[in-house]
Amino acid sequence: MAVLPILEFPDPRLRTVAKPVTLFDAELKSLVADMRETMYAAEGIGLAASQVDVHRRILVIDVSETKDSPRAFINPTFEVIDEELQDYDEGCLSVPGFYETVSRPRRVIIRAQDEEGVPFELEADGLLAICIQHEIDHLDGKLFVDYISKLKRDRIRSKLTKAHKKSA
Ligand code: QAP
Ligand code: CO
Repeated sequence: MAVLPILEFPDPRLRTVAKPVTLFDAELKSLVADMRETMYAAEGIGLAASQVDVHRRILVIDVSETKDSPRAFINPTFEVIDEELQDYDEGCLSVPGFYETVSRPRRVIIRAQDEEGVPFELEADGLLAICIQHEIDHLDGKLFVDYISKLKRDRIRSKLTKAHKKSA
């Protein structure tokens, strides 16, 4: 297992649209294990493969308090079942140190496959509903900063770019 490097905004690779997983093999399981380890090491609640520069439709999420309930979602989609929006101060491992309020539909049905390729369905609200929408955005090349004002986004871009230059 390995902790993988996480791409940070405004890295253009985060804009890549991920392709579906078709092969449920040992390599997929090993990537999912590395993504779980990376998410826990970074103290995140969700991580998309796009964030570790693998452009396949794979997510790991653990919204549990005790950090002992990791779930893998392969080829995930969601259907909105309650149009009512909920606001949440979102962060992202690819936008470290910044949090902004985003509104998203509060209830969704998630459809995905597990690591073995077995399809499952899950109704979600609260943090899991927010997290799955945030992570599926990553697979489509979108980031939470796309929902805030250009002024705020440009400020974040400038601060992170300066931080990247210092640590390079
Ligand atoms: C996405 O985000 C998310 O800035 C997952 O310094 C966020 O795990 C889903 C993190 C909010 C639902 C609600 C961010 C860790 C983790 C940081 C994360 C940081 C350290 C973000
Ligand atoms: Co994110």
